[in-house]
Amino acid sequence: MLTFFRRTGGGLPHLESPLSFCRIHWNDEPASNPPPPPHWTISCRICNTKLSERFVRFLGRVIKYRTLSLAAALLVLAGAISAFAAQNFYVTPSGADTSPGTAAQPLREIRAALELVAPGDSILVADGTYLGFDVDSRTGTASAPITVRSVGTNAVVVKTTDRGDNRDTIHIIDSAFVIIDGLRSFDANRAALRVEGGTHITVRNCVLGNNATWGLFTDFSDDLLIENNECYASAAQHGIYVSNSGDRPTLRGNRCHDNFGSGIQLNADVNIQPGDGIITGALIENNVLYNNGAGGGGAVNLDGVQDSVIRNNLLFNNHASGIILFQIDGAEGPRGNQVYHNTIDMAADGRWDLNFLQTTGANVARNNILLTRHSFRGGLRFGDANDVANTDSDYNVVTRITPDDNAILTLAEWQAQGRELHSITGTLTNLFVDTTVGNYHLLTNASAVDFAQPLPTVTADLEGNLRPSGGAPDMGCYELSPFALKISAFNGGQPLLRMSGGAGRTYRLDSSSALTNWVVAKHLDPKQSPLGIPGGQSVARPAVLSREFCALAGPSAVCASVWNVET
Ligand SMILES: [Ca+2]
Ligand SMILES: [Ca+2]
Repeated sequence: MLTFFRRTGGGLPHLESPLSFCRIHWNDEPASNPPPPPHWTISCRICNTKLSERFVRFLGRVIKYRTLSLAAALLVLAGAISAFAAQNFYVTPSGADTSPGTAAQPLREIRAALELVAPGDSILVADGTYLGFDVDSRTGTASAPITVRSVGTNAVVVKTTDRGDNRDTIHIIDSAFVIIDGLRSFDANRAALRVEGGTHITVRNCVLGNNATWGLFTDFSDDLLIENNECYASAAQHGIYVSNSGDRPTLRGNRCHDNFGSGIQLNADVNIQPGDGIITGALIENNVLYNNGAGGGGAVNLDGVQDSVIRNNLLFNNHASGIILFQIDGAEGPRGNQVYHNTIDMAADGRWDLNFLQTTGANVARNNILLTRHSFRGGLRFGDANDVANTDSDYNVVTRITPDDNAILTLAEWQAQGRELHSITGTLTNLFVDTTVGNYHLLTNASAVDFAQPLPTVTADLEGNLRPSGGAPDMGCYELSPFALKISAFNGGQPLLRMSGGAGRTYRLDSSSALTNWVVAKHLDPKQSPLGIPGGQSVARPAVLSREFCALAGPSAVCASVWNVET
């Protein structure tokens, strides 16, 4: 049940995308003494399920709210019918592989449940530890996929010694329409999760860390959906590695950090057959990539990639290249790619932000923020005059350019040659709220605000805020937006409260007395120590909105209020 309470003053909040399992209604909050300033309170109770996506957005002083549309209601109904036909199989550490896999008589291992599933079925995995497994030649359909899903926050899959190939802990082979959701896996011999061949495999909400070579590795697999995973500390290579000639991968909302090589690597390879040696139609968006590249590569490293979109990604403190499109193993160099609205802040020992090398046709770059802490490298790098001629780049924040991987020009010198005529320079401190905590939201008065070229295909920012907000879109991955409080999922299904936008005003975020284990996490960098705030207490935001507060709550209830949204 989802309950919203309203105090006097202000208007009704705007509700967006409520999930089907939540009921929503308005009520008056019980009186308190002393009464606080006019504000809203959101209260949410989640029963029998975990949050799977952002389900409510709360904006100050918007006068009306939307209810579920008829189309959305029909979708919910269709989902309910589909769920009725499908079967769930349960696995828990206390189960037995001789059991039928019902809730009352669960199985022990995921691999045992996989012997029983049909298209449309789900394997629901309780917290605990499970042996690595193969999904071999299993085929669901678009409307009836085979799902392996964690129902808690800590279902861990461990590497094995008893399979024919123990290199990769989870191995999906020649399968289709399989979903792996919310599993965690660490310390793999090679990859925590490998997708080999097949089509339409989804990997989402997984945490894959400290693996020997890669967190997630795919080869010869088409139509991948890789979203909202955390892939970190791969010892030898990359966080996510999409290899060979597979086409149309979507990589969205992943967090890849502290990998020795690339954060995200797409590497088409003409020398390893079958395949055309080109990755076509990739969509790489809304990823956050940091602290990668001590061993080289790129935060987004793209070899033989064509007709793809790279947008709304945030890259900071990477030590090799930022976004780099090139050809070494691919059959052809890059062409037909769109690099839009990325924010890049390279480390002092990093290479260049955005790189076009060995191009074979037109590529477009727009609305990127390309900054670096390096003493002489810069934002935009071309391999030679052919790459310059092939690249349509403008409306970026960039200070230095190399047209031939040798000479280094200032933006003014480059513009004197008729290039980047709408681009501007900028600095970390005059653009971003607080880079010391990984907060790359734009300052209210940043020159990048409302200074981007409108792009019809980019209608939202990294966080899903609509573009444009204000008079025009903003450069970089974040659109400066009105104040918003959102409730969304976090890794493992814990609710996440996120305040964003509304820079320059004072807000206060309170939790309810019922809320325990309330913590406020600094934005983006999980290595930052969270600030502990007990339930029922509050934290005052500074006069200038300096950071985003992410409140992780217990799994059963979360309550927060916002003070002085409007003054
Ligand atoms: Ca291909
Ligand atoms: Ca704007």
